[in-house]
Amino acid sequence: MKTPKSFEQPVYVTRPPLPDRNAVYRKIDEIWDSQWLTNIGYQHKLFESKLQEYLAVPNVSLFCNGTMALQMACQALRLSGEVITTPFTFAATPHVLYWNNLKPVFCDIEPETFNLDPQRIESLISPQTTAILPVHVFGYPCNIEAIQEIADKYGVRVIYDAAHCFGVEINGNPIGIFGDLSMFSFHATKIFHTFEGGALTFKDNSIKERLELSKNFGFRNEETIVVPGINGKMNEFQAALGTLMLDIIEDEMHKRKKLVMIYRERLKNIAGINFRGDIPGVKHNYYNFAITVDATEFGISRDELYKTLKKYNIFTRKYFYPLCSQFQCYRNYPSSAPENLPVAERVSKSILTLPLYGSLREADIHKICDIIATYAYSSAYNLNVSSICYSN
Ligand code: T4K
Repeated sequence: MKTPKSFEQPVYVTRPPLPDRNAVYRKIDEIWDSQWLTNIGYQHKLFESKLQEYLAVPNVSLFCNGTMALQMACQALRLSGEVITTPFTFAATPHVLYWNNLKPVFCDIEPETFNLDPQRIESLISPQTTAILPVHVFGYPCNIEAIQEIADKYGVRVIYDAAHCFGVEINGNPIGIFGDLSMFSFHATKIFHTFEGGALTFKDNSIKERLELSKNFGFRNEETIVVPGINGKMNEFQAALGTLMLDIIEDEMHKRKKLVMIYRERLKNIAGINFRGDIPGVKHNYYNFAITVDATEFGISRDELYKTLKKYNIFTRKYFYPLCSQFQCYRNYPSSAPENLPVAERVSKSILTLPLYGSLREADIHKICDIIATYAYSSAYNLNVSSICYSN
């Protein structure tokens, strides 16, 4: 096989979709004219109501970022003690627990979805457990029914980290209606973003007032401060951007879906490269495209593939490696012992997220796959990897 050349420009793991520049300028004009920049102004109210409609949820509360939203979710439910969560997630998930004086208890994941394994949750429940914090990893929904059954049996709350899950549906039900609350991240790296930002969705109307107070220093009015709140507000620019992003999100998901189909087709016959397909009944958002690399079958390890692709100017990411349970601040917890988390340990050591975003060209995906295929081929013939790498 002819060895592909390096990309001239770096190809990143993701790039943010952006609304039409002139539409953004018009929004900026509106904000400038109003001189209202933050503190739950017109743009905030507009975005919140449009988002509620798009996500088809009874309640939405906006925040300055997803981490703050998750912090506030824990506060709103008055959690204490221990919270069962996954080690296969971004650092924010357990860190939020730590900042709420809660102890993360790490539970292993399912090999198929990379999500919290319901069969492993029950044995971790203790008298101190007050909640379960599962993550819908890479936009693939958790086993919601099984998790809710356990939560109901033990009287604990469920907060979903739905940071990756914007627009996902299960059998026509929006992902944001499950559990007590769900958190969405609108960080620049997410399929739907407001530069930075986040939201909570929930069914219980009484939570809304608590959240509104908590994110605005606890102010009920100018002279009445009812809770020790914090500053978690989304500003007017973020909100205006959110409104514009709603116009392009479906198109972005559609573009990513087409690219994912090419990846799947091109990689399906490469031994040692595995990936997840669609789940029947789920409307996926195609947030990212993650593969696992079986070094024995493929020929080179995940780490070697990561380094090799970098030489071609392709910047993949090892989401999520290392596991959160291996962070210095958590690794001494009993639940962090690698023997308790065999699936998460294995997945974390073999996972690699390949570039995916709407503005990536189909030809780019083919080229990335050509490069990966070269290495499967080269390993079979025992060629020298570094000599192939530089042969452009
Ligand atoms: N829960 C979960 C499960 C999460 O994944 C996250 C965030 C959270 C909670 C917390 O939500 P937020 O508080 O962030 O709203 C990124 C993001 O910073 C983080 O938001 C995200 N998860 C995580 C998965 O990824 P990094 O350190 O990998 O990002 P960075 O800066 O290396 O960016 C990755 C690539 O994206 C770059 O190589 C190029 C591209 N990029 C990035 C930025 C920031 C752009 O093209 N433009 C940009 O502006 O953490």
